Amino acid sequence: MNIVILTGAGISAESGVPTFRAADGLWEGHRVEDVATPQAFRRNPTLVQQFYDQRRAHLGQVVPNAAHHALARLEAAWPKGNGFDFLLVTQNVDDLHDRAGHNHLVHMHGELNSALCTRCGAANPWRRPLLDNPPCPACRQPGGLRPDIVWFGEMPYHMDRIETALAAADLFVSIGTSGAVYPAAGFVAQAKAAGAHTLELNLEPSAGTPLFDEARHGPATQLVPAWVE
Ligand code: BV8
Repeated sequence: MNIVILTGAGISAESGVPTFRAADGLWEGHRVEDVATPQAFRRNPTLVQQFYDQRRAHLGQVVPNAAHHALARLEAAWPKGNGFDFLLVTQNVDDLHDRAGHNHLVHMHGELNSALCTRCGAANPWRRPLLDNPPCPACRQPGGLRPDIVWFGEMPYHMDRIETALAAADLFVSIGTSGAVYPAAGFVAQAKAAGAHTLELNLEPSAGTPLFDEARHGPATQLVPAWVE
């Protein structure tokens, strides 16, 4: 019995982490698509570094919620091996799933708590601001660190592992995502093609809802623990 779970910003909303497309989907007047691109970083590195420095600092004020903890309990209880496997794929760049406790977790869009060196390619655990151009811990060169975030137009991380898991999935559960961003929005179709049962747990119908065998709507902190139990 192989399960693949995909989460999006909606699972962290009740922890106080803003979603992308709530209200008008703007951040200080900027569309995410305008600040989360390599072009934006080249054009205005200060704006982009500030965008991520602020979100990284905010992690210190939020904690995992009942939905994060329920998924951690599910992974701990899920058998591994002999036809059983568990993979949690998150689009989120916050560390709330990590803090809830997981071993089978991948961040396909990168992480706020990591800094990527454009000089040597190293990804470094990182919690401080990047705005003041600190040296890379790996190569010691200054001025090369960027947020270790997958921007629009960049290739998401862990795609081989994700596609392999989707091809073998018996159950695919999507939690708290609008189904607006690819390739994540295409995972339900890939799981379905592999014969998986597909379930959506989301506050309201999403762009992908028609593709799911089953959809339940409500807040993640109610839907996810109820589903896990
Ligand atoms: C790539 C990091 C190619 C940044 C992010 C057409 C087809 C295929 C692709 C494209 C296409 N057109 C354009 C593209 C490319 C593009 C794309 O999909 N654009 C969209 C806008 C159309 N995709 C890419 O560029 C991707 N890369 O395609 O590479 C390639 C191939 C080869 C070689 C090189 C390149 C990269 C996409 C990654 C972008 N980075 N994040 C950052 O975080 O700052 S995406 C960003 O949006 C976040 O990661 C977020 O996870 C993601 C999706 O948003 P959601 O998580 O779903 O959040 P959202 O606010 O939208 O929705 C929240 C949901 O929760 C809602 O449904 C709401 O109802 C629900 N909710 C709210 N509260 C609750 C709740 N649910 C439960 N309980 C609650 N309390």
